[in-house]
Amino acid sequence: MTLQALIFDVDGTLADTERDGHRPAFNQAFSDASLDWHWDVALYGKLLAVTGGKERMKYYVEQFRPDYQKPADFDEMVAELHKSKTRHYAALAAHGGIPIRPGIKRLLIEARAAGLRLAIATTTTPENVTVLLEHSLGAGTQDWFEVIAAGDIVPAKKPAPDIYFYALEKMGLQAANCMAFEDSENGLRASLGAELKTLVTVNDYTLDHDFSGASVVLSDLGDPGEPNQLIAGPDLERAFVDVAYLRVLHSV
Ligand code: XBP
Ligand code: MG
Repeated sequence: MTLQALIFDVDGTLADTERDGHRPAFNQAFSDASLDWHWDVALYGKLLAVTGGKERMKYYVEQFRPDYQKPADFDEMVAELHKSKTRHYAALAAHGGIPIRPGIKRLLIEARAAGLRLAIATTTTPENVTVLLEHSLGAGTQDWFEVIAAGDIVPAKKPAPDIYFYALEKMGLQAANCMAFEDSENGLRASLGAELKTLVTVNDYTLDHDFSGASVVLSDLGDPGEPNQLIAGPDLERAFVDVAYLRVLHSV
């Protein structure tokens, strides 16, 4: 089975969006709505157990705020808070406040030149993806991805594999011809559930996650002169991830 396409998660994989992107955007939305909800860095790490912003707010109230009296229109209120959070996130990302992770742009450019097809599979809201790509990866880069599968497009978010099934179906490709890129246990469960070989790059929030089943676990993709660290998996004796590396990893 030859490698034909790469499918990328966004949050934590293309960029470290959670701590300094989504988290402050949630907090801003809470304070705009005069709620005494505040998610510090450590609490947010616990809340990341649940993917999806609306789902995460409900989980917070259920697990951490037994004192909070939910209004009758709680679902609507969460939806409004989420719209506000999305506006704050977009404003932050539009100022280029969320840098792309090491090696990502280099690998995407090389993959395109090598004829590999590209897609995105994420639980985040579609606007968040486009604004991040435009302002952090570069103008016009959203066109590099033939499918951007995002947000509520499938009802069951990661760790359900549905978003990957959706992307594969849109591309008309078999999982065996693709490789997924993830940063978290929930993401990995989703990609493995779709039978995709998966390369994991960790971040501060996901260092301790269970990545069993991943093809390889790395600190980051690395760059020439800025080698990455192998955390688990085969040592292919390369200091950074390029297309040649991916072809070997995919064939193992
Ligand atoms: C990403 C997420 C997202 C973001 C928030 O998970 O969990 O929910 O935190 O995005 P993954 P929204 O990287 O596994 O796709 O607020 O737009 O839902
Ligand atoms: Mg992720």
